[in-house]
Amino acid sequence: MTMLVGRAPAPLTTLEDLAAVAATGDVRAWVDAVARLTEPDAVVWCDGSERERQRLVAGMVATGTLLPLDPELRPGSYLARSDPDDVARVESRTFICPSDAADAGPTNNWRDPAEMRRELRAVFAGCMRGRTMYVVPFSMGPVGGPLSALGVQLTDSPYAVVSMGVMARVGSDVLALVEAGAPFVPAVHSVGAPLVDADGTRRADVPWPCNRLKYVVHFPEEREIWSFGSGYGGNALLGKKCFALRIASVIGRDEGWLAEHMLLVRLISPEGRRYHVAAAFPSACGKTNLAMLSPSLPGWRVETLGDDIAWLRPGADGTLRAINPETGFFGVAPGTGAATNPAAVETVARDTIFTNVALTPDGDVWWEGLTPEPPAHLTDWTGRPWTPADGAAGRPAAHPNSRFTVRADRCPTIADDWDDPAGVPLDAIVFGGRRAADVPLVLQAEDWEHAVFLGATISSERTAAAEGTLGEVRRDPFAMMPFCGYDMARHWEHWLRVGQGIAEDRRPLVFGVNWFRRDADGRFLWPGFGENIRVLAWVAEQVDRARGRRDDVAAVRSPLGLLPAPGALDIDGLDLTPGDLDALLTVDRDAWTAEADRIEAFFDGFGDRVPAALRRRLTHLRTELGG
Ligand code: GTP
Ligand code: SPV
Ligand code: MN
Repeated sequence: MTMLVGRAPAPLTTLEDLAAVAATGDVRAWVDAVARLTEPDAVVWCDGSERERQRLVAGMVATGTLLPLDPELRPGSYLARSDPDDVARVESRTFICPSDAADAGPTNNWRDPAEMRRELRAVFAGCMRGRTMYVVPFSMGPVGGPLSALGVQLTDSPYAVVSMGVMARVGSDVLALVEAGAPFVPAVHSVGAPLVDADGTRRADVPWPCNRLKYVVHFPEEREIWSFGSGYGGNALLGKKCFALRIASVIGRDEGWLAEHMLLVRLISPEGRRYHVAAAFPSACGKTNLAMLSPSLPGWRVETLGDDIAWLRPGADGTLRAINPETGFFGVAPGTGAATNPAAVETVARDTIFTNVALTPDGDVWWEGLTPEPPAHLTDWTGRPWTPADGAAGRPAAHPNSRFTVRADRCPTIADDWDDPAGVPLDAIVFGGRRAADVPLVLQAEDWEHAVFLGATISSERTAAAEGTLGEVRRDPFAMMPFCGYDMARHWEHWLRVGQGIAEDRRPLVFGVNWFRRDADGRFLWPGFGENIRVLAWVAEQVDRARGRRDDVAAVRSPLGLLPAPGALDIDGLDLTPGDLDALLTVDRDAWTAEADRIEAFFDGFGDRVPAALRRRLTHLRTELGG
């Protein structure tokens, strides 16, 4: 760590000037210019070392940002309680600012870049007064890897620095590459809570500084990120959603690859055959759980490669290769328990930062679903006393979007080669959402155009991962609605192009799944979690059939695509009535005719940019439905 303190006042630059400095690749000049704008007390260049991490953690314990948990029960672990108004991504304040609004597309918030830069300059001016600005050089993907990319985050949040150190490769080796001229994405973050007013009055800090006014802004043409006012997750850890999805999706569009909101796993069959699967589900719809699945079927194994983001690139060997650009998990806590996700429970046994979960009287953490019964007394995520009566009254002890931050290599199911810079060749891609009705448990796309149609029409009930009304069904194409840095219809076109560039015998098969069907009483029809292996086993068999390793038939046609043939899904030992299974795999023609209308209305929102292949597929669906 090096420090520079006491800089001479200099005239404020415009954000255009700052972008120009960043574009020269002179990282020191850019850091200086941002410091002149934001006026921190000190600038610290982070080296990613363990000593540095410990120093930052000690500082946050002193300010009350981190509460140490009992070292016997949860070694090396801490609880952070956020401001109650800073608990999730803020999609309404997330902006994509290319010069032409059409390039952001109808589903992103667009603002004129010059106007946005003026606005940002005003809020960032002096916003780090009284604080330290950290310089965090990071690599998404193994440092120097062929599929990797670099960024530098400037932030006044030590919580963001330590979290970035878990989620990405931070260190002097990255800075050395940047200083040697490697391109990097400049990313500026401030919690927006200066400790010194313009008139010099100093105020005391709070455990979770933030600002009611928030901005999460992307300039895709300059590949630049500015985030203000929030310290939470995707708003503040800029390597994650801002870079590895929004900016990377734009880079991928231009360079012929894909940045996707996907988990990545290796399935190993009882015969020892390996299958690599990527799956896109919207936020809080089961990626982490599928990534760490403990198979209920004997002989099957799942190795974890990634749980949230995958970069997919056609490889020299003709396959579509995938890497997980991250190094950690920022996972949803509620619902994570020994019965649902034992691997995650083991992963967070130590060296974990928990945010917005509940605290037990003996200094451990708890959240809904960790154990079947809640403890008799807790401190809830807001710091108030809590008893099960509060839970019964609808006040959960942990915030629904409470999370754990932990290194990927702490996961007992992590693959030995999870950080191989060359990635893995994909055999299957799975799209899914959270739908109580109509969408079957599993189906297979008939061809690549159908595959892209499945991705483009994912719909899901809203979860707590972002602000908004819970439960409302919305379209979430490719699970990328909040994360695509350009026009979503162009993203579909890009998917068509990338897939068509891969020979059919190497192209991943594509499936749709829905673990979340409910019966009339609101109970889940499908047991989910470790039992999802039954669906993945069918996926793996279908891969074998497509690659000529089997010649039996285990699928039947339906208006929506291929469904498992009767008996093809191993449901031995499951507590499923024939009626349940029927409900999970039957296509309700009336419901789907209405769904087709909704898809058409959704497509219409993109005007003539919807690829003809997707319009054709919709017409095909209507024909199959017999209307
Ligand atoms: P992000 O990190 O927000 O991108 O979410 P994610 O897609 O990784 O979601 P995650 O796996 O954390 O799951 C979110 C919630 O869904 C948790 O409360 C899980 O317990 C629940 N869930 C996951 N898989 C299943 C399943 O198969 N069945 C049911 N019923 N619930 C599930
Ligand atoms: C999501 O919301 O999809 C997440 C959490 O994975 S965040 O990093 O906050 O985006
Ligand atoms: Mn996510």
